[in-house]
Amino acid sequence: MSEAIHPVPEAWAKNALINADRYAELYRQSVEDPDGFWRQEAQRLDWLTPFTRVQRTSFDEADFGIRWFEDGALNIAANCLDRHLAVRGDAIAILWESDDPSEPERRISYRQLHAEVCRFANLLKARGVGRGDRVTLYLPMVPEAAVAMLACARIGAIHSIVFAGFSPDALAGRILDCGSRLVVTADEGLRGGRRVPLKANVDEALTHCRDVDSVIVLRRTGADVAMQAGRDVDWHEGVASQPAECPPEAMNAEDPLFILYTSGSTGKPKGVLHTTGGYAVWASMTHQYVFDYRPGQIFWCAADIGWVTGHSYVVYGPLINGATTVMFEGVPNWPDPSRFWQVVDKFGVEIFYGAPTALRALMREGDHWVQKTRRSSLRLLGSVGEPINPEAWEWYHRVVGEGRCPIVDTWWQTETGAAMITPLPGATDLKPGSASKPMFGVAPQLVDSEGKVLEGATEGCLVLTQSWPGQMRGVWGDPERFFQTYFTTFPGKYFTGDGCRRDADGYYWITGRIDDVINVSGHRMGTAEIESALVAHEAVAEAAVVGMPHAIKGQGIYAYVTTNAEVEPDEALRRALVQWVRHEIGPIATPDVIQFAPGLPKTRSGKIMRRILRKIAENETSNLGDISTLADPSVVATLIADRPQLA
Ligand code: 6R9
Repeated sequence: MSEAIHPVPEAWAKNALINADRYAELYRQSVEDPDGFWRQEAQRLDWLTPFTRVQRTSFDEADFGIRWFEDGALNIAANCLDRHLAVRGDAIAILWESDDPSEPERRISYRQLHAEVCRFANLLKARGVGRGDRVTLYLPMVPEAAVAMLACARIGAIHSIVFAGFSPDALAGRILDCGSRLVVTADEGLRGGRRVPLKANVDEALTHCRDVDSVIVLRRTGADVAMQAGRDVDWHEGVASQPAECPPEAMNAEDPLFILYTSGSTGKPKGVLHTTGGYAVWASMTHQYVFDYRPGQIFWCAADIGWVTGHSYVVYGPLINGATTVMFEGVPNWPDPSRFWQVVDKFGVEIFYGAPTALRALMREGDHWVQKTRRSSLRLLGSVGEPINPEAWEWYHRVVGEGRCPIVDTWWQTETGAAMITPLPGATDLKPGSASKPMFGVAPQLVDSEGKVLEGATEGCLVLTQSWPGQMRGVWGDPERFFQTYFTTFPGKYFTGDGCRRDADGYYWITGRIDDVINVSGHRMGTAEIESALVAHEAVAEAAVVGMPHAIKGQGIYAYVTTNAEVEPDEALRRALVQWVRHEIGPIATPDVIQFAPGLPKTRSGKIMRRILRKIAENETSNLGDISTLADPSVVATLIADRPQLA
């Protein structure tokens, strides 16, 4: 890994909300006196009934439980909307950019958003939805998606968002699992110039879901879609007769807020459950400190609301903080690879938060796509979703941010609600590829496979020893699975599933999922480390590394490599890459196989599906499992056809 250090720029150290001294002081307080710390932080919300008890949490089997602010009551939608009306009612809450660059943007003020949410909440009530009921949202990235989320929260219903790229089968499974009776969708979605038949997908899914009695359909493209009398309601017709006032329900802090299914990389997807009070504090606090957010700034998180990043940093965190949040319907490379930066210029975006996979794809297209835009408004950049390799980090920093913008590489999970290990731009010297230091209240520990605590500079399994307010509270419909999955591997600790290195400066470097660790001749190697070495080569755009059975070493290293557009992969390059990795990491990391791959199998959120790559590497291609949730399932056949014949 690169050991370059980018110190906190002077102006940031001077002006940021949190500088290095303040970070040290607050962090110490947050782990030594968590109740005092969180009692104070929770004041950022408007409580209907103030809490008296901060937390009652235990990761031990005997008294297992996670409860925060448990005797307090609040409404998160009121915290996102109502309380802003007096001070910033006419400020822009949502700034929306269409997939189609010729379609005008939409600017929705806090006052307008409040009225829309109330109307839609009243429509939900009119269809029989109330406290505790589940509502499935299957929507494109349009402001109405945020309206629907906030309307559920306003009346105490639990939303379950299913990413609008999932198949009808995947949608049906998620509707059935949580028992939704109402689904909100659109006629069609629009992504990269292509239409996605959302309503038709819902119709197909509902042939398996007999309990759904209402479907609310937003007109997005105006396509002619089938409407089933009695069941299907046109969004705008439905809300037209509804009043623009709807009193927010007083929710207990521990009442469920949403369910979000994690992508099924192992087994059946889990319905991760988050509750109200702790999540609201956590999303709001991290949004403010990690992004050094000040009211009035234009904030853009480029994630889809179908993922947790979209929940916490497109909708809840920014709106609780009264931000202007950008919502983008499209994709980074359509109509051309400068779209992201065009949108940055159009809206004057100051903070941009995106995924390494998108950055690597754009980097591969060449710097001129970035350089033709100004980006003078940008002051801070963020990264999330997977380890960012130092190459991509440096490119993001040098080309996109022109060396001026700190990068916050935020490590977290659907399960953790919001950012957990991350630099703070005014406090943390940056090391490209390291998520750096724990957020307030986060107590990371590295343990070996037997659970022995490892001290100092070391590498091991990343666990968390203390609860934090935004922690998931359960697996929907399967309470046992929550405890089993996260708290039994290392009793008394939350196991993240990630491997991690800690350096001599106490910086954390996520090395990838533990199930992606390769054990070569007894040496544990993070796949991310080898991938990072490969992508550091000038010919390589992207790489994915998995283990393969090896008679002598136990496991060998199988690398899938996508070259840059102008490079023709050949035998000479293959040999050069093997030498390169040996040089970058050491002979132990010598790839046994390098397969050139025109594309890698990715989920729609951009995560590489290693399960599939592992099977191809093992030559076990008869049973690849469900590949319908891939962004492009056709890459799998190509990979199988191109697999080198091994001795
Ligand atoms: C927010 C989100 C969680 C898994 C997590 C880890 C990987 C996320 C990362 C990162 C290294 C980062 N991950 N952010 N790895 N550096 N900055 O992505 O949630 O979809 O649940 O994924 O993603 O492996 O365990 P989710």
